[in-house]
Amino acid sequence: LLKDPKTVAVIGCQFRGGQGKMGVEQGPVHLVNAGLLGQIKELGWNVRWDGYQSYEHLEEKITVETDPNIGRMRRPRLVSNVCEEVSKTVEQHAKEGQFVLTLGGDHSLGMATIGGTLEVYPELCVVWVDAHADINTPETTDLGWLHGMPVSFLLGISNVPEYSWTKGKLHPSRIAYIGLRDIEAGEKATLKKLGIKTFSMHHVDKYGIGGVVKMALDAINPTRERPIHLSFDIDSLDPQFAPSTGTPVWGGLTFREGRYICEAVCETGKLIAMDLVEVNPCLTDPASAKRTVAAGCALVRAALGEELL
Ligand code: 4U7
Ligand code: MN
Ligand code: MN
Ligand code: MN
Repeated sequence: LLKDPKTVAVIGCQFRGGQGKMGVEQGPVHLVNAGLLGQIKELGWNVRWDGYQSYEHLEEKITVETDPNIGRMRRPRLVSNVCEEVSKTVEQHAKEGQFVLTLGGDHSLGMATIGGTLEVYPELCVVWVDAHADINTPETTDLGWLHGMPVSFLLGISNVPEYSWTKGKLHPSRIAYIGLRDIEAGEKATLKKLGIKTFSMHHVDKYGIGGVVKMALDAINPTRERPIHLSFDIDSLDPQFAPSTGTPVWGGLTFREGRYICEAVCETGKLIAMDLVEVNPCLTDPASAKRTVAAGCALVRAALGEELL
């Protein structure tokens, strides 16, 4: 499936502009300093480290005067500009046949990463692992932060001229969520209207994580022929396993359940890209940050084929 099946391109996206808290831009630095790239190499991959992509120069200049809200969207041009650039980078690596691993950064990047892989793999399906559905539109968003909206741009249900590059090519039947537990009313209505496959924590309790992953893949990838993009928000894990994140929600996935998702998606042999986002090592004490980063590294290793036995 991958033309260059032994190479992972790793993009360290130090972007925080899609949400309001300092520190999520440090996620990639902490993951890399924890040894992630070496761990990936030990699994037999060539690592093409793309370096830290910093957007401070863009962010510094942004004020409500230079980047006024569009509807309720905050810093809309900044997020659009950064995501368009990231999208091209992801597309380029995917075109070269590499596995694309994007380390965030906030989850607004999801519109960039999946936007990029969709250009190369039109048959793509998406497994979105998150406490949240990130499907708000400029009309339904309450807080206005773009990290709660990327899916709406991928689906083309948010129509904002400044975001015309997003194209909206993802069909609603090609995305499944796992881990949901904090969805706003407007988002619920959208999910229902579009008939999107959603597996909340209720379903994880009811069917077990093995059953949920199977049902999710059966829905979006019935013959397992489609390429898969895994977008993993660390806040899908319960805060006891991943406390250092901007919008923690109790009652989440255990570390094992999160890792199982990565293992099972990897086992399909169709995984072509992964995002690991919303690791914010600056929000807690160092030990909690370390635990969160270690969990993130283990999730990536599982997605890249690390076996327990
Ligand atoms: B994340 C939220 F209001 N729905 O839109 C919103 F609850 O990428 C949360 O999943 C968004 O971490 C969370 O702001 C975004 C909120
Ligand atoms: Mn590159
Ligand atoms: Mn998210
Ligand atoms: Mn989330």
